[in-house]
Amino acid sequence: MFACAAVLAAVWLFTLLFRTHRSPNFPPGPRPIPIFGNLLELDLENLCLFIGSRPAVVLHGFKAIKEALVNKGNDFSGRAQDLMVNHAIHPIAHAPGVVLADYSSSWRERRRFGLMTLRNYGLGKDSMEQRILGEVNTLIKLMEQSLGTSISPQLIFHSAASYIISQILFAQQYDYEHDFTKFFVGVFLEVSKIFNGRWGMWIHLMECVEVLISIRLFCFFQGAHEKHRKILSENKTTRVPQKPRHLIDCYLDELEKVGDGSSFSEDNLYSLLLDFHFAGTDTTANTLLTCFLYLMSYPEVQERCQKEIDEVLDGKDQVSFEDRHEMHYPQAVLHEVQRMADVAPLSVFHKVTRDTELMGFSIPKGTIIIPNLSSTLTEDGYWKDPHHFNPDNFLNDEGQFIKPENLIPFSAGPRTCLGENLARMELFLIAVTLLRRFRFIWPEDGGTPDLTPQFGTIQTPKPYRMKVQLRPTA
Ligand code: HEM
Ligand SMILES: *[C@@H]1O[C@H](CO)[C@@H](O)[C@H](O)[C@H]1NC(C)=O
Ligand SMILES: CC(=O)N[C@H]1CO[C@H](CO)[C@@H](O)[C@@H]1O
Repeated sequence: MFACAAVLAAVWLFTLLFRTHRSPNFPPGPRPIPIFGNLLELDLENLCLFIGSRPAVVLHGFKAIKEALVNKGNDFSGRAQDLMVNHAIHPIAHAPGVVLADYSSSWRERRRFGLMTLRNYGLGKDSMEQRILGEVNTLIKLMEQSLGTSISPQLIFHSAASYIISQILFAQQYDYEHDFTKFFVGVFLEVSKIFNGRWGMWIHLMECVEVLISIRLFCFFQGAHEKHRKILSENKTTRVPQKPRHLIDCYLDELEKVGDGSSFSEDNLYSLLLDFHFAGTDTTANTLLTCFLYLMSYPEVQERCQKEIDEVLDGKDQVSFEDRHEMHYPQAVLHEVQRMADVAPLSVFHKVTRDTELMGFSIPKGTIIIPNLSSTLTEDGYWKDPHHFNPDNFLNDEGQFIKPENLIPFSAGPRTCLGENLARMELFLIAVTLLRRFRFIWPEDGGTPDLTPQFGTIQTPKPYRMKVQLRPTA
């Protein structure tokens, strides 16, 4: 038994040694080390490298990313199907959802369904906007309970983001204290931990330890999947034409309408739930965490935001998403925060769908594409002040908000984040409402703020504490 395993392992290592061949016209890059590929050199600004034995190309800079993902979107919008995360998810979610599905007509159908469901979600007092504002009230209550003491914001923002997306997915009515929210936030934080940190990045890319990590990931996803399944089985029979229609109900409608041969299946629904729940929680929460970290570290920026928010909202009860057009400075700050947060530094990996070319190099079908979104954030020639936190990067000489096309935290092209509008709405409504009511202060015993994010698939600021005071005008 043991001898057999040893022989198999030896054969496997031996084949890996000879699998890192570079195609003739492949872009230049360093020589890969067997098994590791170029993982030990991820700091280099390479054009080409190997993930274990799989050829990969890093897209560096806005021009290369736009050329590939937008102008040649058809060739560059695939997804690799054999990375660690696929191994972890496949046994649970048998059918692909959106995030990990390869470029195909069934991916397109589900993506379109997702976009439509988000777009059509509720109206008037049931609108997405009102849901988010309702959620900010919960945040306000939590913060009012801890005025003057220092609190850890991490769980609060993760719970808020998880709760908002859960409402859209299955009309979840539970509060933060409920095990349901706690469970999901716990799972998402654990999964992120696996992918985060420099070591986590290597693990993510290394074939030899992938299997072990997959099993751990599998356990977490399995739990989340079970919970989603329970919601569906309880609600399938009691389905009522309530408004707003959440994603599960819209999907079940779709299942009834379409016949066989459609790409909609119950398995797809579970994958879709997992995709949206996960993609919509950690990203938004970490952007909010970065936002408040910077607002506390730059009190003068916080005050200027509050002044402009007070002026624009004047006697109004609550902010609306439309108000953003008049709030030039807060908008500039939120965009600068996204630049600093660099939440998805390497996006989600893409794959080339057919033999193609990019900037004079030929790229064979199947090559993994790593869009280095970080590389656009400090690129020379695009920013007034690339290396500092400075909202002027998003203001013209008249102090009006401008959005340079090269800020792409949501990526670009056919695969661009489909929750962008929801995420922007959450960031704006939550930040503005909280800033209007509270002052956020770095606690005296909190050490010096450390603004460097923890490197990972989804980056997160180092844990910090914050002190909340009521504003005198509020
Ligand atoms: C600040 C918050 C967010 C950031 C920075 C972000 C960023 C990204 C990025 C970089 C991608 C990969 C795009 C690519 O492959 O090129 C992506 C994909 C995706 N995001 Fe987001 N995202 C955020 C919030 C959300 C939210 C709230 C949702 C919830 C609906 C969501 C749902 C998705 C989905 C479903 C995909 C996969 C799209 C596809 O593969 O076709 N995201 N996001
Ligand atoms: C991505 O770009 C950043 C900034 O230029 C660089 O520091 C980082 O090493 C690059 N990452 C990869 C994987 O090439
Ligand atoms: C398990 C579960 O979440 N069931 C939900 C079914 O739908 C109703 C109303 O839409 C919710 O109140 C239940 O919590």
